[in-house]
Amino acid sequence: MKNNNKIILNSTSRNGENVGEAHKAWLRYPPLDPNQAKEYASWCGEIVVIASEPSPMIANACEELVNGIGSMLGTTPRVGGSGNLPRYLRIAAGDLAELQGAVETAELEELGEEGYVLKTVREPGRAYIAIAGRTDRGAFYGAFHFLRLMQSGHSLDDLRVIERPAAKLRMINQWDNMDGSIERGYAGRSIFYRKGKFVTDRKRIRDYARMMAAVGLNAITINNVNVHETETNLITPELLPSVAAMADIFRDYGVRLYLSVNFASPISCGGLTTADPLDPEVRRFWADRVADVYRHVPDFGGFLVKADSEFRPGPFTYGRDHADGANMLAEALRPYGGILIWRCFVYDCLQDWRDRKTDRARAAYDHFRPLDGKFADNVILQIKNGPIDFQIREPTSPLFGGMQHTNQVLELQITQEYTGQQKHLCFLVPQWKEILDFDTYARGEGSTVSKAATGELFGRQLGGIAAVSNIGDDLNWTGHLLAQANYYGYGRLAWRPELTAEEIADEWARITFGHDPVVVTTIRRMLLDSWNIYENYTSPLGVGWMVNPGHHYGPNVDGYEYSKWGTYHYADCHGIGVDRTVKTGTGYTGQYHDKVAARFDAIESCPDELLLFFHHVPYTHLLKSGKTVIQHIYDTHFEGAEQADTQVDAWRGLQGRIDSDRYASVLDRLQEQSMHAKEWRDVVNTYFLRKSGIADEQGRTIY
Ligand code: GCW
Repeated sequence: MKNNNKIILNSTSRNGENVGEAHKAWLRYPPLDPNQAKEYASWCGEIVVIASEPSPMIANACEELVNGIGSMLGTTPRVGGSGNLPRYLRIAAGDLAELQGAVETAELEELGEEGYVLKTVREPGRAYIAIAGRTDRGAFYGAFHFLRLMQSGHSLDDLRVIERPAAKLRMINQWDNMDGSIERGYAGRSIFYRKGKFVTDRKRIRDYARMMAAVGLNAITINNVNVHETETNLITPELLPSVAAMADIFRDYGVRLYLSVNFASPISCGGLTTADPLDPEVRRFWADRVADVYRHVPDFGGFLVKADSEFRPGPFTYGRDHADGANMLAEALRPYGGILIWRCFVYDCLQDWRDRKTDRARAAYDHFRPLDGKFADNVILQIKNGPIDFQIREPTSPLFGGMQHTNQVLELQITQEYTGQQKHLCFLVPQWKEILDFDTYARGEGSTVSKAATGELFGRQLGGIAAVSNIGDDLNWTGHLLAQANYYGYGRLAWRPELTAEEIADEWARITFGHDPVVVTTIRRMLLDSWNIYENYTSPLGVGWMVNPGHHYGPNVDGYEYSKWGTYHYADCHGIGVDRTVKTGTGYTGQYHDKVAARFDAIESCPDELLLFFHHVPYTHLLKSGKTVIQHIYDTHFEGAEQADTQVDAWRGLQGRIDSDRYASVLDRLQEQSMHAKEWRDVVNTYFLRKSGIADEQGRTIY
């Protein structure tokens, strides 16, 4: 496959400002159609700034408005006038009184710290559009929303938008290592590090901070949760000045910096012989390090910890539990208002495949549920969406709804580790929507994961969403250009979980490719179909895995079947699937609230798409769709591979309608996908034909 980068590099330069359209992502601001531009221009001649004090975020909001408007309309607004034009923009932050003109008191209440109002205000002889927040941050987000409205062709004549984010913490986890690699990164090297050091040219990082801000993200960890040797030192005097420089960049875009830390730091960089959370010297070590961190970064967010997970050190070594570990670190952070985020991705990764009792899916709940209520109030548990590991299809983790007395955030994976590694198109927003809308029944009907994660369901102050980033130093950020939609969609959902996948796909397509209806309709369709297509030709009915071990790309049905990782499908000549029921299986279904447990536990009510996650059934088992399991496997794999071809055809229809660089780079990836989908089809179908001995009803070629 041709390198995506090279295609773009040919026509553009990385050193100058012009690094190609793909690099601008959702901040392209292409020129608008002249009629539309004329209407907008009447509002955009002048920006009046009303803010109690000068702030970098307001300055950045103005800069974004000036650049965005200039680029879309061809005329640059004047900043800092006093509203002498008959129409103008007014960006206002801070003092409540200054907002009263634009906003009613009742509306103000709704804004909170990050919300904003966009409103067309008409007064005798003049009119203005208010972009107003109670804080500079609110106004800043309002400016991006305003630009988004212009980019999507929205009328400005009668605006009345009031928004505030659903989730307080809207976080990105970079899995970047200081050697420049990115764990599960599919878009080049790290934009933060090179050869053990921070990069010196920080423009790229600033661009990234802007992109995050534009979709309302407000927190970032800049190093991998697997904290290796060099990164362990990020909390030491040697590296803290560089950490502070990063925090400076992100701060001006409203993004707070966090670090992933190594639980064994007291040993690795503190000269101690133990990391026991109850040891006074260990506690002193952390208190000292935290004090030092805050000396360098006064608004530092806190730590993220992966402990006792996949060979990372943790409290178990000292006979302590996760609450002991998390609370110790939380205590060190508390004096500064810092937060400790502790991951629940804890399971036995040295399992014996012969052992049918141990069930990896149970592990997180079994470890953490008994500790509910024992965590300090500045601890947040970070829970992966599913009980296993970011598969194409999994049920939602029972910890949502299970942990009622503990702060929590939902962890999603934007990087496509198991979903095509940004070589395949897989728009994950529809999957995330299902997760967010999943009803846990923890407090009766309507107890969605979205409400549990934001804290609303259990009346908790802290909460939100975190996601593993999919960006790297590829010029288009995400390798596959269309994978930008996943990042964008994540940010939009973290802000407003009730947005639909259709709305997000449409919005992203317009912002990224303009308003040609053929382009918008085609890309929207391609995105919305893609999750289903990928699922069709990969692992069926929720059973997961079936990938090559280690790198996780490409089909290998038994790749993880006899391994230590706890990821089995148990296919034999009669049937397939994992019995996780209460009566005859591992009992995992019992971790859900009754109503949900009952639905998954009974074969009759278990949804088809999760059947093999919860049940071991014969190949001849009849699905609700009316097909047998084996015929479903054959049909979906033939269909999925065909659909992958259809995606190529659809894209070809856009030739000449979008610029050739972006056209070519996406086509390249789609072609790779269509070839690879056939490999998936044939490997999976052949495996099951040989195992089951049952022929395809339609007699198609299986090897
Ligand atoms: O999905 C698995 C990945 C690991 C990752 C781990 C985790 C950062 O294969 O690469 O490590 O999850 O989430 O901690």
